[in-house]
Amino acid sequence: ATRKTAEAAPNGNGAAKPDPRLNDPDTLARQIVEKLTYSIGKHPEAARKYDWLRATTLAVRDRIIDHWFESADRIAASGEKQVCYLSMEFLIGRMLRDAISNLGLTEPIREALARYGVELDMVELLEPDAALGNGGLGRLAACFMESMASTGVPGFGYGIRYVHGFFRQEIADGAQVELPETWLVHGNPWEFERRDCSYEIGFGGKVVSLQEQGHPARQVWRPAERVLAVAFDTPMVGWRGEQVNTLRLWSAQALDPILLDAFNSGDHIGALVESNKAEAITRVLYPADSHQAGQELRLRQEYFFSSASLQDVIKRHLEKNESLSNLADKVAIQLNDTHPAVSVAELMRLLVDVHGFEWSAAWEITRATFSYTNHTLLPEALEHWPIHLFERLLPRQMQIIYAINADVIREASQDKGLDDAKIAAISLVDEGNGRRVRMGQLAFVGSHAVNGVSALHTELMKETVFHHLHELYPDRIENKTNGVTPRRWLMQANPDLTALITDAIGPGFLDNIEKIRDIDALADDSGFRERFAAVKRRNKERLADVVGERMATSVDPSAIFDIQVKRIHEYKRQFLNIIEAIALYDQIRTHPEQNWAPRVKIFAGKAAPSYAQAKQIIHLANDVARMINSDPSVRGLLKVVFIPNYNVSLAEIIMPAADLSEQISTAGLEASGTGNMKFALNGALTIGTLDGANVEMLEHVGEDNIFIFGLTAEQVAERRRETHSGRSIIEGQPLLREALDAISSGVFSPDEPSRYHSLVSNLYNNDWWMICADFKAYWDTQRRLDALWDRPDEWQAKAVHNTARMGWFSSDRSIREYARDIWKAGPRNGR
Ligand code: B1N
Repeated sequence: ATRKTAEAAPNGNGAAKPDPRLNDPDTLARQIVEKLTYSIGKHPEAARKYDWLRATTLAVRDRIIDHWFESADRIAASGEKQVCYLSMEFLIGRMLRDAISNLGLTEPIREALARYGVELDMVELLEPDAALGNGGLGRLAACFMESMASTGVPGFGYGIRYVHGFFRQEIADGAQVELPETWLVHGNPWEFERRDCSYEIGFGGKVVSLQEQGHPARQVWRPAERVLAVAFDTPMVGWRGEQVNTLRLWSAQALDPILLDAFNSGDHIGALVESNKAEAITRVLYPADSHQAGQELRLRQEYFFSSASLQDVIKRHLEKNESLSNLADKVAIQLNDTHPAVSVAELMRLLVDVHGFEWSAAWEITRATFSYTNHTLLPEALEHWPIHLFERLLPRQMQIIYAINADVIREASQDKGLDDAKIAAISLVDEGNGRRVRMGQLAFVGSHAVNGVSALHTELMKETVFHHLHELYPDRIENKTNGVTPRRWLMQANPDLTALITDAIGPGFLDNIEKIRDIDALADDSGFRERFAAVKRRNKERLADVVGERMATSVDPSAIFDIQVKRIHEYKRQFLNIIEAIALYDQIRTHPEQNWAPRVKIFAGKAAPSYAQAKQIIHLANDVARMINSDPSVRGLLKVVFIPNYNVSLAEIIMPAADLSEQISTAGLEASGTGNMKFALNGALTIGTLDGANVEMLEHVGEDNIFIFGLTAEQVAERRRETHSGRSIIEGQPLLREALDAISSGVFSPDEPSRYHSLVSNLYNNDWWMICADFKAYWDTQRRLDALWDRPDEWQAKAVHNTARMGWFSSDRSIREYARDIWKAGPRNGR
């Protein structure tokens, strides 16, 4: 059902639809002061800056609520299909600026606050980041929520309300230190607790078989433990405020907040044990990106939010429908990686055990409802749970998984004639490693569509992890290349560039980002290039200020800002970048007469607390920075900076300030990347491998405008078959060898000379990530970039082409593809 709401149509003149009643600074000022007075209890003269943040947020929130109700009513009336996005992570960051901007209230609110001597920018900076995610996967979920609202897809996000999000990172003596993050300490004005929307979630216990007269036996789960999942709703505002969707996050609570008997008999601690155990489920986000945590609490988290979300989906469905048999016509449920994959078994349980469906009918509904996105092929990230743990925690779901598996295996052997080896490969139970449940296989067979997140990644899925399942179900895997929301990552993060583009081609690109292509021709216009460069310069100054404030180091905005920011992981190869910095350091000192392009190498990112190698890389980056930055012989030519505590808010400052974006993962390993898209959209040139979405970026921006180097995924696989050693390459390349010798011998760690010995010696024996194999190509490509920096007109023209040609990488495009091909839902006509 598609419909068009006349009053919601974009007016296309660049400003949000004026609502004379509401959007003037007078009204807004009055409403903010009203919040200050009656909700916060402060007189404007006595208000502190946090009070202004809260008052502004509450005033904005009121507007959102109006739109929220309208959206809900409209969707309910139309009976449209809803999309439920199940994700363990939503890495949202700050919300105020996004909301104000999407509502078109930025300038009037700025003016309203200015009347009280308050700066909007200052207020926005006070908001804590909602850091309920690790990296790309969680940020993608946040971009998708925003894009669903902006493209008119009725979306419902389901996740976990972690009390502590992703840890705060400090660097002490060069090493990462993890500190708890406390985003909720001052309360969260964006969320609404829904006590009336809560569900019981069971764990453990046993399954009993009930035989009622004249009926087949029915299995009923009798859990030993129960906790309550309570909903907290946050409105997600789309562009121009036309649609507001809901993000529903679950918080765990004990059914009995306190065991009074225990308390009264003097056991004050024991009285709270249940409460603590329940609340532990949603206390903290696991900080392991692309690595399976493997702990019981993690499985509890996964089941907890899956079950709560499904119970909610079912309850909401039955409010408007007679039965669940048409569930798949009314909801599409997207599994964001395998973290919610237990949902497949849980929906079967709810349909069969609770709602009395026949197995085969339930299976049809389940498969028609679910679809699954895979985000990584890294073996260490593929979730598989020990059978004994699964069985103990979720006995009924385990039975169901066995039954699903039996069906799949029957189909594979009887109907399709697969041999035993292939059947072992597709089985939901891995019989090899001490018997484990394979969550990827479960998600795959329980879904009607399975997608990868870039063209290359999707092809590799078919060849590797899902090779045999793909053979069995050849139409199931498809590609949906990731995207990023241009609202947050261009319009809000880079207002100067947005203004420049609006000035040049009009505001049409605000509503349809692919129109940004109209600036492509302006790459030849020297006046435009100059203004484009001036914007970049101001953004670099802004980043330089942040670096100055946070680290008491100065960086020169006239140097190349060469930036690699992302999670620290071996396959992402920050190490390769550091080695290149050291080789460059060496070469500048040996050949000071050469015309070196001045560079600032900027790093930021967090390592999983238990990932020793990644932590070493952070330490090395900081050690190298200290050494290089204190050497006067390269001053003005090379600087290395590691900015602590990379998060969404810092990314919003970094992305617009980059000249060069480092996307240098070993080919075949980065599923997509999304930072690569944010950088290029903001006019950075990319130096990168043919990996993930870089491959498609090359197709869009053209080979003259991106700097590709290194082995392809195929060549990596081939080389790994031949050798793992890096020795002969190191020995044949003095630049590489000397850089490695310096690291290994303690040049950068005089306080502990052996600190990096094994990091380096390892490369000789096992160049698994192709650091040695790709070094020369990387070095040569960097030198081509040095030369290009000397031709600023050319560099700027390429930068303009990047911005102009990145519109396709909008998450609006991704969402429209999901909606059309997988969900068969929304967007409304004319969007
Ligand atoms: O998902 C992003 C991609 O752009 C990245 O290439 C990919 O690495 C990232 C376990 C993950 N894959 N897997 C994870 C996160 C948390 C966790 O507990 C795995 N993250 C990615 C978006 O598609």
